[in-house]
Amino acid sequence: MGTTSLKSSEQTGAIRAGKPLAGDQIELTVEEVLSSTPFVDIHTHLFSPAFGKIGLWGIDELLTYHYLEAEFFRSSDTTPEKYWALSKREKADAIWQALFVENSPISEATRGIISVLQSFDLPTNGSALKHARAFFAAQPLEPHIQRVLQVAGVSDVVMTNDPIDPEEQVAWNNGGQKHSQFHAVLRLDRILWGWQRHWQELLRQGYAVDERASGKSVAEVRRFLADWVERMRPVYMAVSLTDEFQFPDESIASKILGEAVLPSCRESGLPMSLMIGVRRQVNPALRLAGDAMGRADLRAVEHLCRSFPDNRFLVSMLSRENQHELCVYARKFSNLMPFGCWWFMNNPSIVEEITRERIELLGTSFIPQHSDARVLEQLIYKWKNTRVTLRPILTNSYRLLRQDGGAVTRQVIERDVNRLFRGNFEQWTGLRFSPKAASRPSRLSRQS
Ligand code: FIX
Ligand code: ZN
Repeated sequence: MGTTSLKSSEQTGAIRAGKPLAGDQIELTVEEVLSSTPFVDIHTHLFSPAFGKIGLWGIDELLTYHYLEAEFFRSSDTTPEKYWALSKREKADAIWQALFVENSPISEATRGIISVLQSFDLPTNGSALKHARAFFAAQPLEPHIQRVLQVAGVSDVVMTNDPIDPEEQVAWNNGGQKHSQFHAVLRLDRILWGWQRHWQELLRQGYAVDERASGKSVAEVRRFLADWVERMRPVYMAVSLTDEFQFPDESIASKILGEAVLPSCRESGLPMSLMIGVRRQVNPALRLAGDAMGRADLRAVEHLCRSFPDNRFLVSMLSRENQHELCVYARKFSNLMPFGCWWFMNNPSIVEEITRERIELLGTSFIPQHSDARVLEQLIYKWKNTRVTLRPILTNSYRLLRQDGGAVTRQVIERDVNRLFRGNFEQWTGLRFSPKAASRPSRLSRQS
């Protein structure tokens, strides 16, 4: 995992001794520690093999990622209608031609594809698609998953699981999933803000709810959540919310969140993840690529943290303008954990800005990143970019600490990187994720 170029044996010896590092030894050590620490990826749209074909991997899925589709429609005169009528392979061919042959793949998402091909020693020039298809077609899934996790430097992947998704229900109703490195999350978008369209699915599953979420509905939603917690063993509950999200207000979403979801989280010891700021389907013709973002009113988060002090909140904001406020609120509420540079924030220049600000305001008490990977191999470039972006930021922080007279040792850096990419999430979930592949996470005893 990760190689370094600055190594000399004396330097390595000195560094390992735990002696305070000299200024020019800090960057080498930061690079080594970042590349040797396996990360926990706390939010993805990946699925373990038990979910069959909804788990996406391989070159055609990589090329038809909605980030690339959005860029394709800017560099091609193919209309969305024409594009959606194509087969998966034809879509991938069209995107490869427009973004990798007729134009330079210098955007974050297109560069990512080149990085993945390179990581498998595959050609990256015009004829790469043919070779890539042959390569991925020859990969048995589980060994391929292990290789991708190893190259990406990730020990555990947290999925996004929708209890009312018919394709997922097939797996959950047939024993669920037992993969030790894939962890479930109870995603509640369609129950919280999609109630009007989806309440009947809860009725169909045997819960006495009604359209206005009145009467027994709240108690029945709690029973629904308790049953799915039992079935999924999720590591947290989650919802994405628009830039117009308010709490409290008169909406059914507010009612179910405050009266059913947050009490269920407390009861099952689970954090609640709020991903706030999406403007859904501003251009429906682009389907998944049709969502945008907006600045949200963070007073909703203020009210939630203050009104529910026994709930732990994982919060990620989609708008750049909300990032500083989120840091400040995290200084006010110890039940608030900022995480990730979500979606349109996940670009090196913005990750750098957000991460510097978070270190200055929160030290190491935040979770810097998640991948949001929808296709397995995306883990490789998204985490490579994160390590490359974090290295100079952490190096600079330690150099400043050393200049101010603080002792910086390898152990200090190992402790901090572990906290940022494992420890904070473990503390929030009460779980210890084993860096080794084989074992399921163990429950942390409260004081450890
Ligand atoms: O709501 C979410 O979890 C978002 O991450 C997704 O809906 C989005 O489509 C995405 O893939 C962002 O990276
Ligand atoms: Zn996501």
